[in-house]
Amino acid sequence: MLRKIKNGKNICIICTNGIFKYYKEEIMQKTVLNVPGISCGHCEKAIKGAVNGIPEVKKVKVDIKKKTVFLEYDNDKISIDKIKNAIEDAGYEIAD
Ligand SMILES: [Cu+2]
Repeated sequence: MLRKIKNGKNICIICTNGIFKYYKEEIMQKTVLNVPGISCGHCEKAIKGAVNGIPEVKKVKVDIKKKTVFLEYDNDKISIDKIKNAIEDAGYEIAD
């Protein structure tokens, strides 16, 4: 089964797991949210805890200095609003 990936290459996503993994990475949406309330390691833990409960989120990184949350998620299966809601439910406002 051939699928086009970002750089225009056609690859088979069934016959090799390695390439399949690469393909999955290509389609993950990457987003950075500004969360001004982040101030310490507890905030990092709280946000990671809230977001890690969402299976469609593949990666979450919290930068305490920049007060940002980096997310990698499957935007075919979940909208960013749901992830934002989880962070807000943990007590953090998101600035845009
Ligand atoms: Cu804190």
